[in-house]
Amino acid sequence: MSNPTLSEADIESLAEVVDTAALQTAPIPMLTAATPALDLDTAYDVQRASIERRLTRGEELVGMKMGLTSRAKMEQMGVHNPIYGHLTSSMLLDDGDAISHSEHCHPRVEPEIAFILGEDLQGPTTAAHAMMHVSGICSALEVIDSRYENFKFTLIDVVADNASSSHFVLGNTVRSVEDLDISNLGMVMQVNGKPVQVGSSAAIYEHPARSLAALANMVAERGEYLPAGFIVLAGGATAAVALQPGDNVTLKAEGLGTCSLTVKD
Ligand code: 0L1
Ligand code: MG
Repeated sequence: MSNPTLSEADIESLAEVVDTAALQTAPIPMLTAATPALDLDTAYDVQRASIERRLTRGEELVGMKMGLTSRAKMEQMGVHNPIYGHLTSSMLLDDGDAISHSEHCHPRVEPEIAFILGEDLQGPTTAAHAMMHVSGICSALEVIDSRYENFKFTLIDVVADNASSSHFVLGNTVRSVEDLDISNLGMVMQVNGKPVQVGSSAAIYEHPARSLAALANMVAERGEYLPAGFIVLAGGATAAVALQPGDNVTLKAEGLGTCSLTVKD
């Protein structure tokens, strides 16, 4: 903890605020409005403390996600670097599962590529070296759900809010690194049978492997590593799309089959 003006107790209390907002689907004002001393590093402390609260409730840590990996999203937020969040067992859906719209603040969905790590990955690393630790690659849909009122937040707020993580689905087709060139896979996300976003895996931090390496390097700065078995969501390949009750979302990713989710009331 490096912030001289925020104590461990302050961090715990901010973690309780974001955690409760997600649990109760009760949007909150951005944390930085009342706590301007909150900085990026401390926001990651708040994120980690909010994840500890989930683990205490019996959830398990299953992986991590990268966010703001596309040029479009970085420009939108006025930033130059991606962010990360944590994934827990309660966020993981089976292919075709439903999420409940009323249990989300403003849910949106985006098409992603996911990695499954076969070995511990410790930064510093490079894209090529990181990929040597990957045992499987699949498609994924990520539901993001910022807990902030009126969708107003800064980068620091998003990090504290676990990079808006909510739910994710992995496709059932799992390919090996040797088997599939993931540098430029076509990705089409359909809602109710209509294509709503068309993109390429190249939009994920220019290459999903770069995103994986960047994650390992970012967590290494905090003395952490990515353990074998972790799922890593590399980031959105297109803009996110707002979800409505009744929506049926399918991602078709070249070489990686399909994955889908539905939205109930
Ligand atoms: O997955 C992501 O790219 C994180 C996005 C965070 C900001 C948002 O909720 O739009
Ligand atoms: Mg995402």
